[in-house]
Amino acid sequence: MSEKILIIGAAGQIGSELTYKLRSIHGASNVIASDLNYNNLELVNSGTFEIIDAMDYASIKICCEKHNIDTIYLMAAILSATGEKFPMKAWDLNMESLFHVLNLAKAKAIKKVFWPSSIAVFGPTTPKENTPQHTTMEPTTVYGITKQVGERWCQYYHEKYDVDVRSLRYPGIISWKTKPGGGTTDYAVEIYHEALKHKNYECFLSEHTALPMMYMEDAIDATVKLMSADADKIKIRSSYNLSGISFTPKEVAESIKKQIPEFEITYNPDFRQHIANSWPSSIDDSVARQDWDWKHQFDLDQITKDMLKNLSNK
Ligand code: AKB
Repeated sequence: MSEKILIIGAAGQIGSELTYKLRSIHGASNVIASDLNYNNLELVNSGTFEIIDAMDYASIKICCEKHNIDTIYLMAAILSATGEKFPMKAWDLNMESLFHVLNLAKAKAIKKVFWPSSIAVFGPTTPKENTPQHTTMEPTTVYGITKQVGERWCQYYHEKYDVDVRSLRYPGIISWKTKPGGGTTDYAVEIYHEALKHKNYECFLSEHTALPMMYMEDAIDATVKLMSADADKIKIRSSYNLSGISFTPKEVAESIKKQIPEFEITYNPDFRQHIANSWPSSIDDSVARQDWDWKHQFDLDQITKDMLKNLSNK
């Protein structure tokens, strides 16, 4: 029997591409997409879609019973920049939705959970370069606090209640299909849209702000690998460090200039600079590489070529 999957927050940047990938692996009828509304029409029309508010336990439970769900991917979250504007909303959504899903797994109503964490779990006291898997974590954003606390709960539910929960600390994710919303790393997607539309971009981070980043293909590949690995290979039940590349706004602008020579970037840092300053500039993901054979593929110039090609054809 095929695995039956529910994706909560499927209309978002990562959720949408994860839905398409999981449908290609498990079959469209085995992957139920859900979100708050029908706004992402391409996604809604590509298979079964349910309206689910991630904060509503009853609607998640009813959907699991209706479709005999084994596995939930909980992709709904308020990200770092929006979280600073609406701290209590971010806390409520990010924590309540996680408890709903963990409690369904604890009650054995579902078998497996994927929950994304983030580099936002780290803070200004964390070693900035090659941040190790186990290190000081004193996040200074609400989003980072929810992710760090969430990681603790994931490990707790695994140890106390034998819940098969798996997680990755995603870096900034670059993609062309669905735009990100409310993050500090969003500039690395906006810049490609603006390069094609206006040949210039005003960046909200300063030119030398290096952050860990990754192309969507790599992020999806890592997620699928983690979720299909044998349970005894998953030694970390909080969340795995995950690394692709690291770059600054200046470096991505130079990469774009190789394709669009007239492209210009200017810098006007806002409150998101403060968030970026508190995060690592590169991540050591050797534990993920060792435990379940993870390896990224895309470097910055490959990302730039693929982004510009796909956005021009959109
Ligand atoms: C954000 O910028 O908030 C997210 C993240 C790094 O988790 N993209």
